[in-house]
Amino acid sequence: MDYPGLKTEIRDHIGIITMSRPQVLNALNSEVINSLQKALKSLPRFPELRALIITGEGKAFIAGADIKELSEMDPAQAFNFSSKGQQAFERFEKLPYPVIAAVNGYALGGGCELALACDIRIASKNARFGMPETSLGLMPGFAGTQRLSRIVGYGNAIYLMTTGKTLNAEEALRMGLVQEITEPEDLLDVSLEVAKKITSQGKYAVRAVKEMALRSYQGDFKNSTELESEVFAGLFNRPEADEGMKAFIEKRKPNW
Ligand code: CO8
Repeated sequence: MDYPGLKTEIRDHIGIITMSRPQVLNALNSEVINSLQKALKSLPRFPELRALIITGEGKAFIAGADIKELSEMDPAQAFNFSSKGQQAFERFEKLPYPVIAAVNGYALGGGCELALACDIRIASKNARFGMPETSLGLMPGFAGTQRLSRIVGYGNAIYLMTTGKTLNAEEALRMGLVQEITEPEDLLDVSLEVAKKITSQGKYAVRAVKEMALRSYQGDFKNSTELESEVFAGLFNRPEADEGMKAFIEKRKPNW
């Protein structure tokens, strides 16, 4: 079934969600976040599913939140958008089976955050990862401030979030951000192979492992993500964020 901005299909026991707004490198706007919510809410109707893959159409996985839409938000709308995104992404973690991000190109900002909300990340050789929000006068707002350091450690996380550095696939592998790298044309097949391996294991054993591993990983996740939305929204009270987003839209460097 298709939703605005994304397509879904089921192959055997494996669901595939493909982000599909290639004209803006699959940037996440409110409509796409709603679509993701709807698609994820529909999954219990398919009890045969044992793994899920999420990927992007075209040259990007997801190049972040939609900066044009963000640039028109006030702090209350930014808070709302951040919370909605957090809730949608959290649904991936709540699924009773593993979710694989098949990262085919840019996974920046909110796109990297979505990949972080998946259980496993497989990258094509041309994937690029980064958290460039501070270059816009913003910060990650879809729980990336919490997930990144849990996955790559505090030093790597603060380095990526404060410099906005973009990593290639090899660098992401070395940092532990991705688990495997493939040739671009093999990405979906390799991801399906990993998913099939998972579906060949004991269903309840996989479910139990995911539940317990998440418990150790999450800690006081809930309180921290609520605070993240507030701090994110607070940045919308500053001229810095206005200038940062305007500069991106006008294709120039910010003047701050
Ligand atoms: N939002 C909106 N439009 C975008 C985005 C985006 N994030 N990324 C790309 N686009 C658009 C471009 O504006 C362009 O549109 P047009 O053809 O109309 O000019 C089209 O996609 C193609 O992009 P480029 O021409 O820029 O393609 P390049 O190959 O030259 O560059 C890049 C690719 C490097 C990925 C470049 O597009 C880029 O830097 N994009 C922005 C990356 C970024 O900063 N992402 C972070 C966004 S902020 C964020 O994600 C916050 C998350 C927390 C949200 C919390 C909610 C409150």
